Amino acid sequence: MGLLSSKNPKAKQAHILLLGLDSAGKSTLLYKLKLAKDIVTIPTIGFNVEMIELGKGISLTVWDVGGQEKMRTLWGCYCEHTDGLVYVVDSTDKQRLEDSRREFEHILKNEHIENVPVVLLANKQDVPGALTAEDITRIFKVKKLCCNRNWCVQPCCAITGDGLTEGFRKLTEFVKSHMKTRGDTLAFFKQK
Ligand code: G3D
Ligand code: MG
Repeated sequence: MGLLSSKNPKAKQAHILLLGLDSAGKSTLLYKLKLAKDIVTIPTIGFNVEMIELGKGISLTVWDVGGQEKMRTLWGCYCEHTDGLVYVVDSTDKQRLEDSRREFEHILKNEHIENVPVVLLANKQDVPGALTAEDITRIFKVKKLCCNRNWCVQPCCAITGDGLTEGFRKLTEFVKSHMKTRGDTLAFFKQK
């Protein structure tokens, strides 16, 4: 675990929650993005936190919270002050797909992340037979569950890094717009 400071002190700080069942590939993708290399992950006990800068003027502090059954009950505790959610799905784990979908639906009900943008990462696309991003969109009922927020489903492979930058760039766009809308709303109420 390491918490690095932003290179640009003027950059806005966004708090990103990285969730998904254990073994979905959260830590692999976080370190692929951060260090641009593969690392051997060990199951995350507690959480990892890393700062990532992809777009100008904003840095993402990404909280990678363990996805084991016991840890999932604590996911809600990390939701406060969250500006964006990245939910990672192991597109090859058909046995636990329904568990993952249920946890996804559950976390979206958390009051602290109402309207917060969501990027679903359909990970492990390198494995033959993996479900596609379209399959995940349909099975997770994303259009319906995320109708009140910006969202996208991005196919990716955390090992090669394919799709990760695209997914996080989209997230950055969504988060910037979400923070602006929230700021405008707060300013409006302060004026009143
Ligand atoms: P987690 O942090 O979500 O619990 P990890 O998951 O990042 O620890 O990854 C769990 C396992 O999945 C690791 O394998 C990792 O190498 C593998 N993995 C992660 N992303 C991908 C991917 O895109 N493709 C493939 N094929 N494997 C991936 P091990 O064998 O170490 O358990
Ligand atoms: Mg992990």
